[in-house]
Amino acid sequence: MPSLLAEFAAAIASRRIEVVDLTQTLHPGTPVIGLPSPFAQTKPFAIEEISRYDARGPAWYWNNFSCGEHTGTHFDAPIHWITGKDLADGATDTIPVQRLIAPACVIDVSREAAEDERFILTPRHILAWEREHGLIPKGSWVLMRTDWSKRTDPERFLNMKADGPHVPGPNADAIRLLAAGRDVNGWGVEAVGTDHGQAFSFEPAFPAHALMHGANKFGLASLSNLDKLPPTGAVIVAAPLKIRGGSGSPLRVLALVERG
Ligand code: 23J
Ligand code: MN
Repeated sequence: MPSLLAEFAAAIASRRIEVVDLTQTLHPGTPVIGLPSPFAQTKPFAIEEISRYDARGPAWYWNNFSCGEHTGTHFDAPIHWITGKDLADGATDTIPVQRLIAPACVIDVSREAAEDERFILTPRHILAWEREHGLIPKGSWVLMRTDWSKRTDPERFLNMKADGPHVPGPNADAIRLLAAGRDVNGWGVEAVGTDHGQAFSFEPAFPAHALMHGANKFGLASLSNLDKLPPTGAVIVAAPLKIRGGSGSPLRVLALVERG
C-alpha cells in the first residue's frame, strides 16, 4: 500500500499541514476591474434567491448567481490574452489538471507597496529574493505579496485616479524573467488584476497578461492572506471552473503550508 496520501490526509487532519484560504468572499460589492471607454465591461457578482425553505421550495435553500469570468479571486487562463489565443491547452476546460496543484514562491514587497502605490516589481527584486531563498523552481507559482488585500474599501482597493489605477505590479522584464527564464506555472497578485495599474503604457502593454499567457502561463488575481504564507514551501491548489472555452473563472484558492 502506498502511504504518501494517507500521511498527507493525516497531516491535514492534525493541522501539521495547515490549509490557508487565499480567496476573497464573493458578494455584490466585490470590486471588479473597470476598463476605460470604449472597451466593454465585465459584470459584477450578483445573487438571486430561488427559494429559502418557503413556498418556492419548502425544504431547500438555493440561489442563482451571475458574474464575469474575471470577478473576485479568479484564474486567468492563457487564452484570456490574444498572445495565448491559439494554445490548445490554454482554456479553462483544456488546461492539464496537474498544473492546478503547484508550489509557490512568495515575494514580499508589502513595505515597498505601502511606501509607493505605484511600486514596480523588476528583475532586481526577483534576483534579490533568489539570493535569499534560492532559485525559483520551474513550475512554481510566483505570488507577489503587497498586502493590497487589506484594502477592504473597494475605492481604495481599485485606487482609480485621473491617470488610471494606482496599483503596484511587475514590469515586462520581471515577467520575462519568470516566464522565459524560470518557466514558472503562473503569476499571482492581491490586486484586481495581475498587471500594474499603469501597464497600459508599458512595453508591451499589460506584460503580465501578454507575456505570461503568450508563454502558456496562468494568472491569479484578487488573492488574500499572502501574509500567512512562507517565502517557499507552500503548495497551491487553484482549479478554475471547467467552462468550455473559458478565459478564466472565479475559484477557491487554497494554500497548503507545513507547520514546523
Ligand atoms: C481585460 C482587460 C484588461 C485587463 C483584464 C481583463 C484583467 O486584469 C483580468 O482580470 O484579466 S488588465
Ligand atoms: Mn483576470
